[in-house]
Amino acid sequence: MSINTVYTQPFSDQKPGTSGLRKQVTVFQQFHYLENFIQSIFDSLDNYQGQTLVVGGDGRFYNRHAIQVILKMAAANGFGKVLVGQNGILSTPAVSCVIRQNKAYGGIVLSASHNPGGPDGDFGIKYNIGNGGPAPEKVTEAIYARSKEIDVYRITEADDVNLDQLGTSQLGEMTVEVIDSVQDYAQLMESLFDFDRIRQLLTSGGFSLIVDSMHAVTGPYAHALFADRLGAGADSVMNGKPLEDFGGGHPDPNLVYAHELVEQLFGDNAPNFGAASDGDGDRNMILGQRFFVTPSDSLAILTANAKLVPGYQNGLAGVARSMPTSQAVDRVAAKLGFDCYETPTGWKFFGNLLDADKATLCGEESFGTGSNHVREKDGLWAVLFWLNILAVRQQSVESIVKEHWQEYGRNYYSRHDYEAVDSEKANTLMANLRGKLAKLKGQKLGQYEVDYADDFSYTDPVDGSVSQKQGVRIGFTDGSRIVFRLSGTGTQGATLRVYLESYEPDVSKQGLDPQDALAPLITLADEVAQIRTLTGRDEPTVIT
Ligand code: VG1
Ligand code: CO
Repeated sequence: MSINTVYTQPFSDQKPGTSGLRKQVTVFQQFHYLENFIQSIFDSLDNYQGQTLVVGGDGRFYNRHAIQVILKMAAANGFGKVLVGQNGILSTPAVSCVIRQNKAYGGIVLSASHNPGGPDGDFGIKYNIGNGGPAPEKVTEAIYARSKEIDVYRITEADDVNLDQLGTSQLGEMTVEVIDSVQDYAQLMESLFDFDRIRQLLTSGGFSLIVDSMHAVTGPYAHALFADRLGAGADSVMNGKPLEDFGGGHPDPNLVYAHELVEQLFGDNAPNFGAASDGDGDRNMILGQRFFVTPSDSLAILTANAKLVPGYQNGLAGVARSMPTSQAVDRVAAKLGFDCYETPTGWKFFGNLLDADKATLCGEESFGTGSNHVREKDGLWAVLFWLNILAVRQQSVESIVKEHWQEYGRNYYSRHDYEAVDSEKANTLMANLRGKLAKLKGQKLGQYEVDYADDFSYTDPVDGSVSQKQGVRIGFTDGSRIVFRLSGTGTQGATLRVYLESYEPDVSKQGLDPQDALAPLITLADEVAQIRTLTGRDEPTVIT
């Protein structure tokens, strides 16, 4: 088999965002675009000769093609072995699990997560390091720097590898092993949760659940876990077949995009429990009967109840949340007596805290929750965690959440997204806000007094690395907050995210719709940032 050295020209736009490089499929289809980025990854790594790489994706359009290219390039660049999911399928948490269990050098995840797929949709590539987690910023910056200079890549000339059959084959000197996509991951889940107890709940006849895989990667995982191992029956999984275009849907598990599931949970004869996951399986939405659990609350509740779950029965070392995530979990950590870390948005910032055992559970307001069992957020893990709690407490989702609010107070929370805004206007909005920060402190705005106003900067407590400009925060003396930041995962224009939070300790005032409870802050956010004037939008595209 011969190895070809191909001369190429750099692209200027291969900068990884919050979670890898995400672009429209048509961008990846440009001649040499994919190859340049893969070679830029390899060129940024040391001493991987003869080592193992894990490769898999969420099954979206372009997944199979990209995997064949990566296999041939990995062989040409001297990797010893690649573990690839059958049919090219591995959820993001499963990649993390497989890297860790096999002590692989690293892995490549092919996904644009919750972004739509198909020939007109999005595609993405993310590099994960040996701990199983997303590469930290110093690695992604090195990859980007390399991509701006690259002039050559290496690729093996060979036939495509059969990804449908389990087993090993050779690609030149390199071994390719097609592995079962689900097995390692399902075993890890069995080691963390009380499957017997959950099975009792699900087969008791008094409890029904529906898990929506949104035609994305979690279908086979959900079948293996809920239908096969936990006895919930095949109809407990909806949209369980992964499709290259996710059935034309938008695989983002929130009240807007997972509406099929939401209609069932809020309809007549609603099941007791509902959950959905995103394109690559790292996000989750949790629903009770006619009840929605805010992701920030979910993190707080998992933290407060962790000792009920076998994998966490000895307690937690600490917790971590991204900065825009509500402060509900902070209250639990304070009461239970462990640290709560606040990191920038994106799972890569949790890696060091998990490795150093400073945090055991982590979460983001964007429907992401996870723990030290892998180094990615993990949608089905969160579903199992909830089911384990429900099986032990024998209460409804709603009553567990309401009891939590009674004990800790309620953090009303909402995120308003303005998608596909003109990039220049969005940048102006953020620049104007930054310009106002110094003057805001101590000011009275409506009923609120500004306690602090800054642009979030994070110093990693483990390696001391500093990440600046991670979002504008305005905090008020009563604990309310407004946070503004621009998305780092979108592929068209800019997405402005406005995060709103207020705290309500009084039980008699905890039953409001968050949009009503947060109305004064919503008005204030518009006044301070001039959202409507500058974006030309009357209302957000998506409210979660
Ligand atoms: C969004 C979320 C962030 C999440 C990231 C990746 O990033 O806000 O919390 O970690 O997506 O999630 P941004 O920069 O668009 O706000 V996923 O499920 O795409 O891997
Ligand atoms: Co995702």
